[in-house]
Amino acid sequence: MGTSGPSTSRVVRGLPPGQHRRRDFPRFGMPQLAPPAVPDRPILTVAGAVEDDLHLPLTELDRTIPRIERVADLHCVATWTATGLKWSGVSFRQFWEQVVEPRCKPAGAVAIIARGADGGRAVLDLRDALADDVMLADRLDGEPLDALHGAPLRLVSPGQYGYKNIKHLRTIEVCDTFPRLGYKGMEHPRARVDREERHPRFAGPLLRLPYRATVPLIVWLNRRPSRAPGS
Ligand SMILES: Nc1nc2c(c(=O)[nH]1)N[C@H]1C(S)=C(S)[C@@H](COP(=O)(O)O)O[C@H]1N2
Ligand SMILES: [Mo]
Repeated sequence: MGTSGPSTSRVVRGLPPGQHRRRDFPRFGMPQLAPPAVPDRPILTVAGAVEDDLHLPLTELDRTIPRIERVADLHCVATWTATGLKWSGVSFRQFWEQVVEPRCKPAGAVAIIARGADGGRAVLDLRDALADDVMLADRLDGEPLDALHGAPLRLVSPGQYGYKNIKHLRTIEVCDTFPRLGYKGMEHPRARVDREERHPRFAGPLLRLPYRATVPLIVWLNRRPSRAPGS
């Protein structure tokens, strides 16, 4: 048995395999994609394999479904994790069941494509999108989402790598066949963090070091003044 008594033992919630904690929460992602300006009346569009498209003003998002708050970690595929982020918004599953299904009548949906106003895009298997903890979030740590982290709305899917957590969410495209994956061939269809599904072809552990090596450059590129909101 270990020698540590109650005075030295403490409960530390483990991080998923290959992740390490970052104390700050940098803007991260495709450096060529600047944060887009937020329109006066932002709208979320649901389109694709549906009978009726939906153009929902974000002010109506929490009118039909309850606002929830969840604390979650964000796990970037490049191995850093930001912990204890307090998101506020609505449950994606409630949005799907109480808004999308009745109003759009999706037929045979197997996946969605989340599209950000900056051109960012991710494919989510519907099974992952409908997990308990997936949210459409418009607030972070008690404040409206800022341009750095996805204003006015972002997808939050803590069980999947950061690259599925699309910022500046503008369109949800419903797909009745599994769509083409993106991120230059680096997007895994599921990207589940607990299974280390970092990449569609290479085993997750092999990519820890090479991905981690890119982090300082990507953080720096995302900080450039030309990345100011809307530029
Ligand atoms: N629209 C959009 N969403 C995006 C990205 C992006 O470039 N554009 N990058 C993704 C990646 S790789 C990560 S790790 C997270 C980072 O979120 P943050 O910038 O709030 O830290 O956003 C994800 N969502
Ligand atoms: Mo990422």
